[in-house]
Amino acid sequence: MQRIFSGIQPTGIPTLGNYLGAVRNWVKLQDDHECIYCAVDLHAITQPHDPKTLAQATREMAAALIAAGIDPQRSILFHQSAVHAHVRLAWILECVARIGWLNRMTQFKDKAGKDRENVSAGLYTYPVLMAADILVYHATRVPVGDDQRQHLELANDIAQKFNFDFCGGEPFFPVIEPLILGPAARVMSLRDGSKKMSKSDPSDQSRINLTDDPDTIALKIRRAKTDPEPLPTEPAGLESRPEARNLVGIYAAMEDTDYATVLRTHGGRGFGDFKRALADLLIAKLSPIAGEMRRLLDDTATIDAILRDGAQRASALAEPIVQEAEKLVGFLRV
Ligand code: AQP
Repeated sequence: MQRIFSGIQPTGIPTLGNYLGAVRNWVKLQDDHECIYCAVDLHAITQPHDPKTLAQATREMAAALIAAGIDPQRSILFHQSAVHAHVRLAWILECVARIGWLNRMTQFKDKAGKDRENVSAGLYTYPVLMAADILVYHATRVPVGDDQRQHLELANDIAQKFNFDFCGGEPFFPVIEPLILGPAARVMSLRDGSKKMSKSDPSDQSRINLTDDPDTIALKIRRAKTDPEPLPTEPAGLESRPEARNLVGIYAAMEDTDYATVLRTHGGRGFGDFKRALADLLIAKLSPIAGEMRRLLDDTATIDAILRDGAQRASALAEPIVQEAEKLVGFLRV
């Protein structure tokens, strides 16, 4: 069985983007992979955060993942700060990664915006910690949304350089394969089809949160930006119509089908009917997850016990690998 690793930042309630781009695939992969899933709270502090709410946000993320179908018996579910091997390996890899490689990361440019001199150094080295998260388990497959593709290419570059510098080219770290799955690997904002849907977007109207109630989902979809043309009958007609493409992609992903099938049913009609059908579909699929999440959050002791157990199981896998990496770079062992 191949080993999977993936993580999600506890920076808010997961969105429909997180769900379709990542979490839903994590659930399916449990059937035929050894899976390690992580609430990456170390990543969450790379941008300004409220220390009073981070712990609860981490619990909420764990509850959301379990409610969406992650089974903590079959998979390892834990929070990153509880397994110190991640930061030990991250430091070694920071000394392997080249500044020029990090300068090319588009997510840093997007998140730092115009104020690049004033963001944290952690935001800049974020992709190196992400490489360590994966490599510290020798995971070979990483299910992520399309926005993470460049970070995984960087992780492979870092792994290859480590292997070359310290192992004579032997593959101590394996090659990582990104798993970018489905028609909604990049879900866009409901207000702007050129921006990805994000937990931390200042506008709540830009996203569907997994905890949104049916009325809120219906309202957000009704208000979602569209254009005045009816839906096309063929996928080619979605070219240069980013908002229409986004809504059709969400529909296709939720129905486990493709753009062409959705357009065979809904093409040629206005957005009014289609938006109603999409809202009904989202409400039917997401409401049970929101209900289960609320139920789990009534018992935080159980969530904490699940995370503690996950951290122990994760440490048992990571510790020998980080120790070997420390030996390979030559640290004194006494
Ligand atoms: N809009 C999206 N469409 C598809 N996949 C997405 N992912 C995030 N947004 C979309 C995928 O969700 C996983 C977890 O992401 P993350 O929380 O670690 O970081 P992120 O990519 O920065 O997600 P957000 O929601 O935009 O968080 P904030 O607002 O805190 O920065 C990843 O696999 C990601 O690809």
